[in-house]
Amino acid sequence: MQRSYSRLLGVIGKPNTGKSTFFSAATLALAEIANYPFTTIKPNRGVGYVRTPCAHTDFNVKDNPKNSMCVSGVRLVPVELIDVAGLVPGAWEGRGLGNQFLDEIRRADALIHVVDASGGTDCEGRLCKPGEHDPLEDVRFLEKEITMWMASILKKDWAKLSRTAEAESRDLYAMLEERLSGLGIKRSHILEATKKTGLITEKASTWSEDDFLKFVNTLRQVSKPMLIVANKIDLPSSEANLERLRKLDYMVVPCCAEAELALRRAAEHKLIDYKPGDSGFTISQTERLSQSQTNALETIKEKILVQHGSTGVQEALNLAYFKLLNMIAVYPIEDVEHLSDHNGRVLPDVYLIPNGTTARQFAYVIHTELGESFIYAINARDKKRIGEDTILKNRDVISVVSARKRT
Ligand SMILES: Nc1nc2c(ncn2[C@@H]2O[C@H](COP(=O)(O)OP(=O)(O)OP(=O)(O)O)[C@@H](O)[C@H]2O)c(=O)[nH]1
Ligand SMILES: [Mg+2]
Repeated sequence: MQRSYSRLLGVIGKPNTGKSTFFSAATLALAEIANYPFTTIKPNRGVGYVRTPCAHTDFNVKDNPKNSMCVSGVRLVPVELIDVAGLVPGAWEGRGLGNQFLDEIRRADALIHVVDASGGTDCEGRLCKPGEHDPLEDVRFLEKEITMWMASILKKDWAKLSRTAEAESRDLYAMLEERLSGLGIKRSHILEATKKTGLITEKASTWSEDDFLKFVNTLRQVSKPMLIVANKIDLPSSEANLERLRKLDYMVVPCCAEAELALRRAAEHKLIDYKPGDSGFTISQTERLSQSQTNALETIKEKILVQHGSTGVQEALNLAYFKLLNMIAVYPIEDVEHLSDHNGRVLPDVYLIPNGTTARQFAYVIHTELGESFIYAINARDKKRIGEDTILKNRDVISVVSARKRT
């Protein structure tokens, strides 16, 4: 038994923006991609990776990764993604694929909103003249849909819930937590949302409709943090929209999901050397590439990688994990001298854990017994002992010393 901090990223947006292309590029899983709305109906779930400089490069050792991969000094750590059907205005009331779509993001801990930055698809995802649709509208509409969906779930018994809490002096937070746990909303989110809105929870039954919506909207922001992927950045009308999107209160990643998919597939077939997130690639087998493939790769290099630094897919996953969810990567080991586990594997695993995790909490992530019988831990970088309350840092390499021998 382990305490797990695994997180799920939801890839969302209106139809036809490139969500499945983004998902396929990130996971190399097959997903249907087409140039019309509602190509995806059933959600696709798959495994992508976040990238972090591998700790082995700091210690001058050769590693033997187990729960992750190490490619030329870069650790790729698996994370789960879900790609869902497109959302159209009014979905919360059941339009389009409506509530079914929304239900699929219940478990998502953070949202990657894929926007068609070129403005070449209307608010329902139908093709229009590039530049004709304003992608900023898509951002506002998506916020509203998710807030209204959450509100509709909570509204059902809000009056009863808030009155009962007041009449019986029951803990409103606990009642809300129970009501909202199915949406992946935790007590900490509810506390943060009430603090941010400044609403008085002891008098929740007197909240106006506006108060209630303000509360739910804030709850959405804290429980489902979101970043914007400005996709189709290869199209000329995207550039100006990117600047406008950047003025919103979100992290915005310029992206060409199509280019990432092409690069990842070429790398998979060993035609090029390319790691997800790299700012360039080298062609390894020129003779196996047709002239048109070589031209396509050159265009990606010039128009996307040189101009934007990367295709944006990997950057979005990394930002979602390390910024939106505020996670860090920590390596558990047993033997501090050799940086290995009990089988002699060097730096086998890396865990993604919330920033603020203590040494003892980390021991619980490795194994419950290790948490229970924790004595102290050793930081392999300076070989110093650390106590149970020491807060771990990104890329720490930690050995836990416990009273019991692990089996
Ligand atoms: N120019 C350009 N087109 C892209 C890019 N990414 C995806 N597309 C195209 O956009 C269209 C829609 O892609 P999908 O990945 O099926 O979009 P979706 O958001 O999953 O669509 P639904 O499942 O219908 O909601 C396809 O024609 C893709 O080839 C990109 O980076 N640039
Ligand atoms: Mg799709």
